[in-house]
Amino acid sequence: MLNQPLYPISIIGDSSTGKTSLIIQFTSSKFDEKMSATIGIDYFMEEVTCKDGNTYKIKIMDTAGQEQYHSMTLNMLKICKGILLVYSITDKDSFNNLESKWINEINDSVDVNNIPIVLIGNKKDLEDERVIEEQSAREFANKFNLKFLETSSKTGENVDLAFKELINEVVKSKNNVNKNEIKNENQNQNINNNININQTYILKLDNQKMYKKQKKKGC
Ligand SMILES: Nc1nc2c(ncn2[C@@H]2O[C@H](COP(=O)(O)OP(=O)(O)OP(=O)(O)O)[C@@H](O)[C@H]2O)c(=O)[nH]1
Ligand SMILES: [Mg+2]
Repeated sequence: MLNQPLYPISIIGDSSTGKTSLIIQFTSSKFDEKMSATIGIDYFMEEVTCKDGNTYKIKIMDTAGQEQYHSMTLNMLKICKGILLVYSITDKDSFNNLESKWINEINDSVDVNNIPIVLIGNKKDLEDERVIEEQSAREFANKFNLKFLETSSKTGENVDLAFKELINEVVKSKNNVNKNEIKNENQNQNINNNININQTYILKLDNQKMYKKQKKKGC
């Protein structure tokens, strides 16, 4: 479809919380025990059919949790229409950093009250190693008016749901999209070039067929 709008969303949070694994599970229904840390920013394209019956192109910006890429991540948020904010239920620091680091800093880049954000407690399969109770996270989410889900990128539990929750919210607020801002992939590519996108996983998709697409997405 020509001029089909492209909705960029991003996934952020501490390193090793499972951001890339969540995307791979959502886009390809795969899980890699030895996922490498993301360098800079990667992106993934997905077409999703939403509740309104329309199909939307979604560009998922995968950010690196490592500190040296932090300013790149915050800069990139300025072009995004929705955010998945991830901690691991097995990592206390990643939860504590949600407020002290992520929420405060997101607020410097975008208005947290005006952008859909879904909070994700990942690694739900590791119940024996859990250090963050679901109730604490739910209270945190309520405090900041975020949607909240616990997920496992290993088993796939709630992964589709988390992405779809966000994408439906983004599409619902599409009237807020500045129509001159992002009309098609080429225009969006120009924005991406300015922030030095790393296409590691796209190359993996092309060259190694590691994460072969398996299904069409619906919301
Ligand atoms: N058991 C379990 N392991 C997971 C899950 N999600 C990710 N992992 C593992 O956790 C490690 C880190 O996952 P990544 O997806 O690379 O984490 P990331 O948040 O993208 O990390 P950065 O790119 O450094 O920011 C990898 O070894 C994954 O296999 C999960 O839901 N359950
Ligand atoms: Mg990663």
